[in-house]
Amino acid sequence: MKNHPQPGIVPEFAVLGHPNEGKSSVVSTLTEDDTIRVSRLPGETTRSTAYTVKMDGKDIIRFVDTPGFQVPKQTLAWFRKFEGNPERIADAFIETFKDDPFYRDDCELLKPVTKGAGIIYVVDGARPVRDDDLAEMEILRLTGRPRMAVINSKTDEKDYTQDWKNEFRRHFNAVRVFNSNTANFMERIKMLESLKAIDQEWEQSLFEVITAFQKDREKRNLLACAAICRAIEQSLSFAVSEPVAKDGDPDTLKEMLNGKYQARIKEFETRMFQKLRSLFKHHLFEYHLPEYSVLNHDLFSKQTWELLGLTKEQLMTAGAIVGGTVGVMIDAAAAGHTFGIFTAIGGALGAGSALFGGRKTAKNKPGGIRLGGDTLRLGPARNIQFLYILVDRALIYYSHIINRPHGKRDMTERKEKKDTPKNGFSTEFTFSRKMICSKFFKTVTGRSLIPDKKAVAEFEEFIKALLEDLSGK
Ligand SMILES: Nc1nc2c(ncn2[C@@H]2O[C@H](COP(=O)(O)OP(=O)(O)O)[C@@H](O)[C@H]2O)c(=O)[nH]1
Ligand SMILES: [Mg+2]
Repeated sequence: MKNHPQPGIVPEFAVLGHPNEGKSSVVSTLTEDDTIRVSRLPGETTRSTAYTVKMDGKDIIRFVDTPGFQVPKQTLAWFRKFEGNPERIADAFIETFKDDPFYRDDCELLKPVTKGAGIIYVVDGARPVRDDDLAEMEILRLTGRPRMAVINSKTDEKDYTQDWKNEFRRHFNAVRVFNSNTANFMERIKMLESLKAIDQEWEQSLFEVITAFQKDREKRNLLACAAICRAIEQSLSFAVSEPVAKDGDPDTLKEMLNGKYQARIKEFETRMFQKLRSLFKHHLFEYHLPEYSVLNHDLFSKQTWELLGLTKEQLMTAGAIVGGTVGVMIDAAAAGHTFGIFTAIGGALGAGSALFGGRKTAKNKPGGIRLGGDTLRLGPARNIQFLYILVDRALIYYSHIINRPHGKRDMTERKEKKDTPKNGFSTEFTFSRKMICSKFFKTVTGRSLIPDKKAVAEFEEFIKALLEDLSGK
């Protein structure tokens, strides 16, 4: 058996246990690799496979996924009778049984252990301890390698955590409850912290691993922040315009512009969401939002705006909802100077607001306006509520992404869960935070008299702080 890893050598841990306990899920969550096969059927993993976490092109840590023990009692019986050098017990076992199909999986899973890997033993805490488990624990103890037990409960219907802990005490250097289907970044860090404790020799290299994980998280948060701020800025400042033909129908044109405007803004958001997904390495599986998520509603739908905290009054006074859609801002400018259509349509609506939708105007056709030579323009955004909606949606998406472990493969979520504080995050912003948003809004929509250079930087700092809060720093 090899000695402990030298400084500069990548720490390696073999994830062992009974079939179907969640070993592959644990490896997947720890390595943020959603390509690892997780299966309902026991015995799907037949080879030991190492998964390396890389950061900036450098190997940081390795976890080896292994098949489950097949015949622990027989394997233990052999281990007990072994009389050679105890440090070489696993090597001797593999040497003896490498060609025996009966011991195939047990040989395969012990291979990484003979190469110097530490042991992470995974059990499902929702079931009671059985004889086979005791045999497995004893085999692992006899290997003499540093080892930690992990309780990964697959359901919370029954909880045998305490029984497992009692058994583990005699066999392991550390015990940790770690759920591969719910663990977030902080829990992964805590897991690495516990691994430090199983052998002093690993303290330094695991300290470096933890630092690398944290730096990587900061970097991802910075990139996430940039993507979010960019998308919000694009959305708020976005405008579409179209010249009005002499005999053109302003309502048709307005609807067309409205469609274009909304489609583009949704695109900015979708692209930003994709960026967040790839930053947090959720690429391979289509990312489904849980059923309860407010993000399942269209960005421009009444539900979204209501759920994210606009009061009925705000919606009403803005005159914003028409036909279930939140209307956007229509502005009209004739080549070079603003006049006419907007004022006329706005006046006809009686809302006195820049926010309105289609149906109402259809009923109130502006009479007697000469449309020739005018340009109908939609955007930039006029209502600061739109900024809050965009911020809320970005933060909600970000929280889903960072909290979804890679080992979790089913889409079920607990029904009662909500993905936001009541009415979104923005309704809880303090006055000074709202001021930052307001300055940013005025600046990017070209509405501030003196453009404030600091406004964008301050807004970015503010978003960065929000992301850090959410990622549990
Ligand atoms: N609900 C839930 N299911 C889990 C958890 N861990 C594993 N599973 C499921 O249990 C099954 C076996 O998991 P897998 O990781 O392939 O087990 P392995 O055979 O030990 O590698 C799969 O269907 C997983 O989705 C968990 O923490 N919660
Ligand atoms: Mg497996």
